[in-house]
Amino acid sequence: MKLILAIINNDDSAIAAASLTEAGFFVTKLSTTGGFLMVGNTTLLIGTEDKDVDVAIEIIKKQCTTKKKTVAPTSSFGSGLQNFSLPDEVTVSGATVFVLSVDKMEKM
Ligand code: 2BA
Repeated sequence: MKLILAIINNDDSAIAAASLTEAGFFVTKLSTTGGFLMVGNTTLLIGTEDKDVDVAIEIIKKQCTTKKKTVAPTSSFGSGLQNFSLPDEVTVSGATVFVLSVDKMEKM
């Protein structure tokens, strides 16, 4: 079994979660914040069988698009504190996906 962790921009998260659910995946939606832009994004947790991982990734790929985002002066607190010059704009991927192996899953 695998756990897919998909970090998605908020604009695409609802349709991505709905499409995954419609395809039979079990999905948990977490409100998260990117460490660089310091703006909200969404992390989907999807526990699934190994054979279905690619299907889930294809659905995410279809629903999530690359976007250009303006970098606010308050972005990236760490770099800001060091007076690091930030770009005016960054390209944010449709989704950043991690696939983790799961030793055990139980529902009680
Ligand atoms: P943020 O950390 O807010 O990053 C937003 C975008 O800013 C990134 O898009 C990238 O284009 C740029 N960026 C991020 N860190 C940077 C840095 N140290 N220097 C220069 N530019 C930087 P994506 O790479 O598509 O990432 C979108 C969101 O996915 C990220 O939001 C973060 O929440 C997550 N993410 C991406 N890669 C990750 C990783 N390796 N580990 C954990 N989270 C990750």
